[in-house]
This record gives sequence, C-alpha cells and structure tokens, in this order.
Amino acid sequence: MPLTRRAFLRAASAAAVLAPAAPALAGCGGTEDVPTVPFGARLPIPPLDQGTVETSDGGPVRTFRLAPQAGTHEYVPGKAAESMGYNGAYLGPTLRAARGEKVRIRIENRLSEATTVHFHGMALPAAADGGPHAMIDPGGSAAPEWTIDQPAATLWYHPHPHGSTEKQVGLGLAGLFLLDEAHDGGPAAALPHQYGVDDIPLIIQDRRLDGSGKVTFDPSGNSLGTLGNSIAANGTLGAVLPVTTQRVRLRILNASAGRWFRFGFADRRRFHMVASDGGLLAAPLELDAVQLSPAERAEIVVELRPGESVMLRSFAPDLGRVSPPDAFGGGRDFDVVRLDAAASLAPSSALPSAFGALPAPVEARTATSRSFTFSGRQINGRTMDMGRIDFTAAPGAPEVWFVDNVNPYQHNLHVHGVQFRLLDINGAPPPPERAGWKDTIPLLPRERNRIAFRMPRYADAEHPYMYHCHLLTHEDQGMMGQFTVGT
Ligand SMILES: [Cu+2]
Repeated sequence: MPLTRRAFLRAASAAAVLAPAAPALAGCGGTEDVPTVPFGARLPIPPLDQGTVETSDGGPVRTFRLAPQAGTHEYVPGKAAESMGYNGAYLGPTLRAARGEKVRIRIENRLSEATTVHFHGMALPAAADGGPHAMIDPGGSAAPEWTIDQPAATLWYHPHPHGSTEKQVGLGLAGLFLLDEAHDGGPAAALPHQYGVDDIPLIIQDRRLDGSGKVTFDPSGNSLGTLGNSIAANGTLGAVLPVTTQRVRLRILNASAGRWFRFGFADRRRFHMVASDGGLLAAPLELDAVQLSPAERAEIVVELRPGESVMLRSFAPDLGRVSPPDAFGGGRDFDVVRLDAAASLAPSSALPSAFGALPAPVEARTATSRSFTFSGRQINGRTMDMGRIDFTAAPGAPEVWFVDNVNPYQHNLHVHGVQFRLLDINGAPPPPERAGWKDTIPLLPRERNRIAFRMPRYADAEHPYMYHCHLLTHEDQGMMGQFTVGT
C-alpha cells in the first residue's frame, strides 16, 4: 500500500527542513527533528577476521567466533543509541576464507533474545544456513560448518529469526564474509586487494533516527517498512574515506531493510563494476551508476586524482512505475561517503580487460520449471508457515524459476544456498550488471524475472532452504517459502 497522503506530506516536510550537510531523505516516515551530521568522520573499517585453523581428525578447519550481543552505538556524536553487534556493539568483523577450505563458525548468543546467523549467498548445507529454523536461544550456541565451494565473492551474514529480522539487522547485526580463490594468480589478482587500504568494505544502511539519535522503526505499516532519514556507512553518518592509491575497490553492500540505492559519484565520473553478488563479472563493466536493492552487493573500482575529493552519492533509483516515487524511497539524491585523495597517490595495477567467461546458465529445456507470484506479503497466495515445505528438489537439479511481481510497488527475491543467473526480465536480456552470479534480484512493479540455477548438492530431507523477499518488513510479515533438497 502506498503511504497515506498525510504521511507523504509529513515525510516531504521532514526532508525539507534538513540542513544541506545531512543526507536529506524522502519517504522517511515523518521525523521532524532529524539529527544532522556533517561529513568529516573517518570511515571505520570492520576488523578483518581470518579465524584460526583448528586441526582435528577431519583435517584443518578455519574457525571463527561470532557472539551477537547488545550495546550502544553513537550515530550522532555524544548521543548513544541502543544497538546490536557481533563481537562488539555494532556490525561485525569481516570474515575471510578461501575456496576449498573447511570453515566452522562458533556462535555464542549473548543477546537477551533468540537469533540466528544466516550466511547470505553461501553454497552450504541447509543445516548450516542459519535460516529461521536455526534459532539460538539467549546463552545458547551453535557451530555450523561446511566447505567453501564457490568462486571468490563478497558475501555477508545477518540474523534471520522469523518476524524480527528487520529489528535485529536494524540495530546493527550484519557483517561481510569475503571469499577468495584458493590460488589467486588470475586476472583478478590485478584488482586492488589490500583490505582497508585500497579494498574497502562499505556496508550501507539507512537508519530512522529520532531527535535524540536513537534508532526507530516505522510503526505506520509503510509498504516498504522503515525508510531511514540518515545514511550510515559502516555505522557512521557523514563518513570520509582517505584514499592513498590511484584506484580503490569498494565492496558495496546494501544492508538496508527497504531502501534502494543507485550508487554513483557526484561528478558523474565513470567507474568499473567488477563483481556482483556471487563473484566476478566476465569483464570489468564501465558504468556511471549501479542500483542495489536490499541485500545486493556490487564491487566497483574507481580512479582518483591526487588531492581531489569526490562524493559517493545515491541518485534517485529506478523503481519502475511507482507513484509517488518519494513514498517508496525513490525521489531524491543524497550523499553517502566522501572520498578524499591524498596529495600523492600510490600507483595501482591497470584493470584487466576481462576476467573470463562465466559458465552458461542451465538450459530451460532440461530444467524443472516453477512459477512464483509475489503479491502483497504472499508468494503464490501463501504466507510463510514454518511447518510447511513448499516443494522438494533433487540435489544439483537444474531449475528455472519464473518470478512475477504483480504489485504496483517493488519487491525483491533472495534464494538461500545458491548463486543463480538472471535469464531475462519481461523477456528481455538482463542489464550487464545483473548478468553474472546473483543471489538477490530486484523485482520491479509488474516485472517477470526468470532465473536459472542448480539446486544445492547437499541432500537433507529435514532442514529447508528459504526463498523470500529481502525487504525485511515483507520477510518478517511472511513473504517467504521453503524447500528441501532430497534424494
Ligand atoms: Cu517484498
């Protein structure tokens, strides 16, 4: 449902009173007293965690520890807000492992409520996936393990408790999980890869802050859930990234609940997108903007000149035929992170001209075909029932899904346990930025998207995988189904 006219006017007037220094956001749900934070704080870089290698009878296991916990976080300097984080008060470490390695995540829930840890984009057994069945009670623990079996990529982890995902992610539970190739001598080796120096994680989230700097959630039932009035990059408003190299790689994650971004630079300089959700594109793709719906990622490489400053901006996203666009977070441009180049920049390798062709998607004629209609908060006329398995597929089986959004506003689709390929949108080829490996795609109003993939190879009749809308309010309200992979 669109915002009421009154709520829309309230949102518009809230945006109008913001000082130019602050991200002035439309559709923010009517906060009249929005804190303004000028650009200036150094962008924090989440700590890199490569775990420790434990050796047992089964061989080496790269082991990580994640402890979800409550704390406080200052979005506005001097104003503490209730928060949640992994191993700290806000967000979590950047986990990193290589293809072929066995990993184990020792999770210890120090929250006062149950949670799960879902590994978004990871090819893994359903029992390790951290979906809503994998609840960990306060004081409880879990230790999912699997072997990394997919290309290098920027994945992430976040909670997935049915009905409270928006709240837990909104309070700060999210982190990146970077995958590397086992032997990195290919064309990707020329990409900037010094974590925190020229290879920068950017977790972008809108936050709805009240006048005291606290996080609030939209109680109005806005059709997209909470749309924030402030933009945090790695938890910081008005963040500045000092750049010391000629080229910098930004690994951008849209970790917002409902807001869509169209990232580019204020001077409209062009950049190269090098990877989508599940890994490298076939070749660097020159763009002046890349749109990301909630949970999507893009890796981009941008070149700077010594001494200059350039703003990473979000331009009004293309949300299809929504009206008015402001009510769906689409009406305005706003600033996200400022990049300040040093007076002298270290040289960077030239971008390779290609990374290598991706394998052809599975062919429709050999695949099981399924149809999913997204409408309201339902998929195929049903809301999520934890006790209902919607279908069962064979391990590794080829699948082609037709996914229709019949609503006049946006949804998106995430499938657990796999990376898929987008075959077409309303019968036309996908834009090149969505032609590579994907685990989440936008579903614009009245669009039909067709995707192809192979089912996970892990048979397990008991534990299901999820597919759902990743607008977190929709997900919490039950816009989700589940499947098992059987023999
Ligand atoms: Cu949705």
